[in-house]
Amino acid sequence: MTEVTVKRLSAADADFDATLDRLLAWEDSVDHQVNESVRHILQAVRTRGDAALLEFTSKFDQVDAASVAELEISAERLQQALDKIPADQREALEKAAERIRSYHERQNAGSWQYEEDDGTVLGQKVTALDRAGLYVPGGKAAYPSSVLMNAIPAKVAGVGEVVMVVPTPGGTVNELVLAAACIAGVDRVFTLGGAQAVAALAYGTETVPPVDKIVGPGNIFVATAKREVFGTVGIDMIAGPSEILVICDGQTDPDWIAMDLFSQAEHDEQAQSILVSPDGDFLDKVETSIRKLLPTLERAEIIAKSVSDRAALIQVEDLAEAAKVSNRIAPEHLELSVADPEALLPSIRHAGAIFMGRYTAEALGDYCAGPNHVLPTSGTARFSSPLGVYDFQKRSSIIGFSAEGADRMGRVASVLARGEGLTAHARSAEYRVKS
Ligand code: HSO
Ligand code: ZN
Repeated sequence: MTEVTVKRLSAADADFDATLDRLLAWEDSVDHQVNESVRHILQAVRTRGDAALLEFTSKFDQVDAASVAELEISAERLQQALDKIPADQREALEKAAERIRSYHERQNAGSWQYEEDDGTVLGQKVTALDRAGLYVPGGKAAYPSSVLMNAIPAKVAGVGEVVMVVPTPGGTVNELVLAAACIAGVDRVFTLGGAQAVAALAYGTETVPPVDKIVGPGNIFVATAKREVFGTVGIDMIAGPSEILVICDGQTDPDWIAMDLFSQAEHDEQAQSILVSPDGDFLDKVETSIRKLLPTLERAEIIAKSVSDRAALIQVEDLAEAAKVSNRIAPEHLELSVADPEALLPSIRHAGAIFMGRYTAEALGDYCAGPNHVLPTSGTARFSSPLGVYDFQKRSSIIGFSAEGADRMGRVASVLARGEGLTAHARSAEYRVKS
């Protein structure tokens, strides 16, 4: 029998704020040994390219190849993977991809321009990145759904080439991951992983093309490498452990809520699941469901640790207070398991994704609703957003003065430039001013 403890908190307790702070804290441990070894790997790949990649791949993944070209997976091989996975898997991946694509197409903000009375034109031009790199973890955290969630927005954004890297420890390839890459339209795939793969994408080697931005989750080596190469390339967020917060009015089946909490807890031992409700009896019922359902799950050990260490059932006065607690946490996923989620929505300010109503399990959003499942964690929803098309695009300002406009604004620029003591600026503007 798997042991589990379930913390109970009340927002009315005098020390609630401090208790909540302790609950939310998790150590993003800075390991100097990891830092050092990552720096060494980055430097080696940067200076010795393919040769270093082959050495590290042999050392860390036990894959011996004569050339990096041998580590590239061909488009035909991706298609083969798609053709040989079970039909229900293929259909589900294709359905999910279609929905993710159509959702993200709506994010495609176009360029714009406007013209002033004197003919001056101002605007913003949106362009996609030339090339994006997608890191896909190997082993147990290799999620085909994440391949879709990262690659599809890039393609919708118009990225010229999406290059995926995925480690294959011991040479084991995940067919579902390859099939997902095929569906998402990933252009090139290399069976590389770790800091060496990040280095290859950031700096390029004889065989791996350098990209402009690297996205996708990874272990501590990958996360550290991404931090290090930031500046040479763009990176997405560095994700912390997964989180879910459920606000429930007490009227949803407690088994459903317990399983929703588990759905995040099963990701990893550091994942966080929190339930907030004004109904104390309901919290009791969910706790009963937790104990009843836990032993029925394959990942019971991981869930038990995650729940015991990081979960909490929090009693609040009413739904308004629930929203306050939630805003303070700024969870990655927020379920509004209440009769009227629309009525509660205006009071929700910080959350990566908001799941409306009793039927909207987070799991649906993780796979096939359409919105992205790469979301801000660890309270960063206060200032950041889901991964989207906008992460693969950048904007250029457009400025076009007519002669009349240059005359008018040249005078203003000249005054400001002289104020800053920048005479060349002033004279450059003044040349365009009618005398
Ligand atoms: N819940 C994860 C995404 C995921 N779930 C992938 C299942 N597969 C992001 O927080
Ligand atoms: Zn999930």
